[in-house]
Amino acid sequence: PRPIALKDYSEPDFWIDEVHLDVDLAPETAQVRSTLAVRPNASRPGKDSLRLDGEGLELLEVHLNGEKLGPNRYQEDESGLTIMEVPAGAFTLTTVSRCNPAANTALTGLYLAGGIFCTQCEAEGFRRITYMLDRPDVMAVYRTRITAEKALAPVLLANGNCVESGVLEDGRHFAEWHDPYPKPSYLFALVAGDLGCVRDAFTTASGREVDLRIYVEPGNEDRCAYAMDALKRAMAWDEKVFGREYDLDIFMIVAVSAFNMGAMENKGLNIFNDKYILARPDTATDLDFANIEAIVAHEYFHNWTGNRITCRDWFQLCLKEGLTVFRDQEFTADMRSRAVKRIADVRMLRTHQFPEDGGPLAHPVRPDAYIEINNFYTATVYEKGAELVRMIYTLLGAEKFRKGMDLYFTRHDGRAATVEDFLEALSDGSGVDLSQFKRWYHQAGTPEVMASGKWDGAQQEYVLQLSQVCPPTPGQPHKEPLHIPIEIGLLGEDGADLPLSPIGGTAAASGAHVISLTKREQTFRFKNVTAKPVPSLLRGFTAPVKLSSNLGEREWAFLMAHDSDPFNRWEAAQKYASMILTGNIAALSNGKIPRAGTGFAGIVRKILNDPGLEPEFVAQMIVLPAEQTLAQAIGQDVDVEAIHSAREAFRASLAEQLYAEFERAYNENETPGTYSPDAEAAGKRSLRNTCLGYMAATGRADAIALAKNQFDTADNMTDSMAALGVLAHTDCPEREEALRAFHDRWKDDHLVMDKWFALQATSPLPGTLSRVRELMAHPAFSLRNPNKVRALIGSFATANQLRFHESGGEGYRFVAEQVLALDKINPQVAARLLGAFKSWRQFEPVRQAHMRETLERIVSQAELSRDVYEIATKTLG
Ligand code: BAL
Ligand code: ZN
Repeated sequence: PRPIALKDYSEPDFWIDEVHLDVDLAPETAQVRSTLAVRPNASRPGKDSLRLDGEGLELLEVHLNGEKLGPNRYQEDESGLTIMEVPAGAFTLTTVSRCNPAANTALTGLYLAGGIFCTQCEAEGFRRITYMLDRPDVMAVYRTRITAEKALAPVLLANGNCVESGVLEDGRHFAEWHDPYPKPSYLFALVAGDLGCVRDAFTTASGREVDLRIYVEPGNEDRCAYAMDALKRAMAWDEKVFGREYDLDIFMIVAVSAFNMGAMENKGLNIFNDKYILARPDTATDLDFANIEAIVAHEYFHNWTGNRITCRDWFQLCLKEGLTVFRDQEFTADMRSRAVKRIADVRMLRTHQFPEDGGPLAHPVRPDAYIEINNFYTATVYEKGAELVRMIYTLLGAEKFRKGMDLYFTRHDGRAATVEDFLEALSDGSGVDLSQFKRWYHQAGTPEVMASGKWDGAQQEYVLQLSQVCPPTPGQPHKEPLHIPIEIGLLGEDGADLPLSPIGGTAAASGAHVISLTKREQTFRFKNVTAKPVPSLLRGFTAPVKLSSNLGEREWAFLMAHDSDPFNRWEAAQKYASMILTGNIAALSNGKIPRAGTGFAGIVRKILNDPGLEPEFVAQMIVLPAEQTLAQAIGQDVDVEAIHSAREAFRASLAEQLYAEFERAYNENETPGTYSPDAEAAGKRSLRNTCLGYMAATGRADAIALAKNQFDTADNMTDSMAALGVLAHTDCPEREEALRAFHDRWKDDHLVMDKWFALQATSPLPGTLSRVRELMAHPAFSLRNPNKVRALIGSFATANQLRFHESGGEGYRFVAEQVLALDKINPQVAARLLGAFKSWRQFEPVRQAHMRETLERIVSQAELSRDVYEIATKTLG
């Protein structure tokens, strides 16, 4: 397959202003009559043939301006349809074609799963429904008429407002929908099936009454309340914070159980993976509730950042995704704890994006070439993309950022825009120059910032030297210096912040002390510093960089105990723990005795005893860096067994030193009474369950009994899963009994069964791979359902470092087997699973050799999808 390059972008030869679809649905044949209002693009004159995208369609008829065309006037091939000798002016083109929803296992285009007809058109699924200029810069007004047997599909939905519906002969019925806002084809949606509905309403700031509906499989209506509540809060928040109102009379969400993505922002008709809608205290964890809130908001926010202003081409994906992730992060920060949200987002960035950016799949936030666009819905485009918007926000400050955003909305509403358009609007609106900043969008790799601070007692100055380098990434051997905003603070002897008086330079717009590192090396000076301070650098993680400094364990301990910036306080705890752990990992490999970390334990004790700290923050502070994080910190010749053993031993050691404190915090953070998913109650459960995990790490019988008791008596899924997690990851007699009890209670609930699959797949116990294989035969498992694949195989491959990387390579071979099987069913899901191999070069030589061999075997297969081919070949490098 040939890559598609950004530099080759050109406007289409024709525009399509209107699309009328008449869709007649049956499980095995959906007949689509599509009438397109086509006009030539004046800037590309003289084209006499029209090329439309189309895949997997059976073409029945073609009409031009109402006249049926003979087969000599058009040509079909596997990727589309060419109409020859089209008129010089505007014309209408009608095609009649068929597709087969029941046979569509790729879940892109129109498919039938769980009895529901459903579409997924982003990025290029519309061409699997009908012939179209299936590209985001072609924006049309859609009218969609759906006809189906009423008994099969009593509910018929599409984008916009329902303008007509009625009953037909032979038990059939129809509904016609009209969406007045021009949109690209990727935002088209259609749903039909037997669905229950939960309704509510929202009045916008300007008084528009919006009918809100969530459609679910009948029987799930009692699991929609939280999603609906989140939707209303998101609508109000976008009005208040970004001045954005909703623009149709109806907003619908449909939850389906077979979906490739988390959710999809189709205009007025969001379609969700039901995992991110359905929640009841007994079936969903606190994390599920938080994810539902964030994703409902994210998809809603796309209405302005993505739908009203869309992307000119798929290279601009970050324009809508990075910006919308930033918006949903801010929403969550306002709804919950800002500090905790920042920690969670950075954790996520480091776990998923940093390895991507440092490995063979590294690509810029705005990629310049792709083979399969579905492979670019990545942590880099989404999460790093959001970090870039956050840096702009930091550099501009809230007020100027809002001015820039307002200008962006005014200038580009109703159009397909580019990253350049966005940066220009932000810069024009704020008066801040972003020309150097733009490099962040096309330069891949995680920059490394080195900091070295020195106190000059004679001058009473603090001198901070900063330098930056960005390592080479595929296709980008040399990098230019970036504009990196770095918020800093200086702590005095008592741990309090010192007033900062920079010499030269400018204070940041936000009022915080943000300095701009723009050169490869720069020195920053601060005056009136009367005693040697401890610097707190990159507060709030103001830039997605790897920071190294000349701080030692003593300073990290001091910052962990005192930093007023909660993010950096957490960061210091992670650094401190990481220093101890990497030392212990080396000690274990060399037969030396690991450290007990009494100093670290002492600060944890104080934190656990500090009533002024919010429980969720405390929980974050005391969780040790994950095994993958430690692997990244080590960087090469990674030995997963040493990491696992050292981390488990340190956990046990901390638990022995602090058993009484953990027990007390466990008891004090009970949340009696009716379950509430709010952040405060969730924070208490989080801390309590973190303490339970520590206590169980000692292996003491009373701790295991406590976990078992919690499992037996829990009245909510958070506490039940936390206790089951402890038992499932411990080699104890209670393990099988608890897993069985959980299974028997929830075997008919597909979302809860996913948790049961994932828990077993992430167990560090030796039999895990065989258990995963066995579970593939469980009636609730199916390779055709992406959630099942992600829960069982995905969790094993990406969240079980120890067992995926078994030294004999059996974990790799197992996952490769599943990738190849899945590639025939659903290439997008297959390619994503293959991403588990992306950091293969960081492991020790034996594992590297196994992974290389596995990847080579995949590449050698005939008939790979573009999706898997691209990931496999790039991963091998
Ligand atoms: N546009 C794909 C799903 C999402 O990012 O919202
Ligand atoms: Zn999105």
